[in-house]
Amino acid sequence: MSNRRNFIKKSALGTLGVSSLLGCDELNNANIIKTYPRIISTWNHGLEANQKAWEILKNGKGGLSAVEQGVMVSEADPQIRSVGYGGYPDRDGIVTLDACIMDKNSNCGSVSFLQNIKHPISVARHVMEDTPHVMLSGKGALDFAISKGFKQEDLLTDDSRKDWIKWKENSNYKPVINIENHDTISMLLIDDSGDLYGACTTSGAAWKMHGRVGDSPIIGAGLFLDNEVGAAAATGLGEAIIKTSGSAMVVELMRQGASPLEACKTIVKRISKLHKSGPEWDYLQVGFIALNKNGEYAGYSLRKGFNYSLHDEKNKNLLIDAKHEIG
Ligand code: SD4
Repeated sequence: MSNRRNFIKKSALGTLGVSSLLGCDELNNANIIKTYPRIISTWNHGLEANQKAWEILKNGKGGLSAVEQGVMVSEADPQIRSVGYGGYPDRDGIVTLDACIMDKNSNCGSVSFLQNIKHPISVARHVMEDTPHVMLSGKGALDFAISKGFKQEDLLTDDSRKDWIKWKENSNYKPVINIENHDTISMLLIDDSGDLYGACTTSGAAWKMHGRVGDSPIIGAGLFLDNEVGAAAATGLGEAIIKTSGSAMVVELMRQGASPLEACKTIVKRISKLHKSGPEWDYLQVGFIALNKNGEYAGYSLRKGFNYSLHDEKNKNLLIDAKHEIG
């Protein structure tokens, strides 16, 4: 029955034609077929994460497991210096992790300031499924993870320790745009039925103050979705994203009829206006990705250099340079 419904839905989309479903900017890329299932993720490490998520989805494990296991690829990779194992530590040399996950029914779970657990996204899922809460933080999150069978491990790799020691020579908190500080993985997925899922996980801003929590575990800031409308997620300077409730606002703009690109652009402009005269302006970077209920998608950032990864039936492992506000 549900297969038949999907077939009808897809056939209907087919007869509507691509143009009626897409924002103008996306239409310019004639190679991209707009449909679902579809997965988008921030940055180029999203390629591998998307690949994994796609496999899980195709194996019938569901969208929630797909986004969870997708971003776990990045969490486990020591070369990715801003997510999970191998992530840059805070200024005290301690790796602290933030993550959240959300499903089509607006169920969500989150952990913040979590230490010594390689896969915070899975702990966030347990918070969502096994507790009456949305967010657990710090020691409480760690105790909960241990109670669920997670093993404690040292997440600070030799490479990250060396970089931290080098950073301490000057202790200058001025993140290098697109390199040092902006590689959170946020993943958005629309499945065969048009249902939405999202996940976001990070070690946060490098050299942050001990105890600092960014946007990534905050539902509405680092990630948000409404299954009737669409989904959005963020990367970049968390403080700026939190101040605008960035991802929730992108979704609300889509609810009012904005395309994913228009919605991301509006919020980036808002952030730009708020921070233009602040001391953080010269290192500020924020980027959003958005995916709406039709499978239309976009990415947009304040500065050049943000890219995102797309995976669907036609486009396996496509890396897209996001449009941006300023050079
Ligand atoms: C944070 N938004 O903690 C995160 C950092 C980030 O890629 O995006 N890194 O502020």
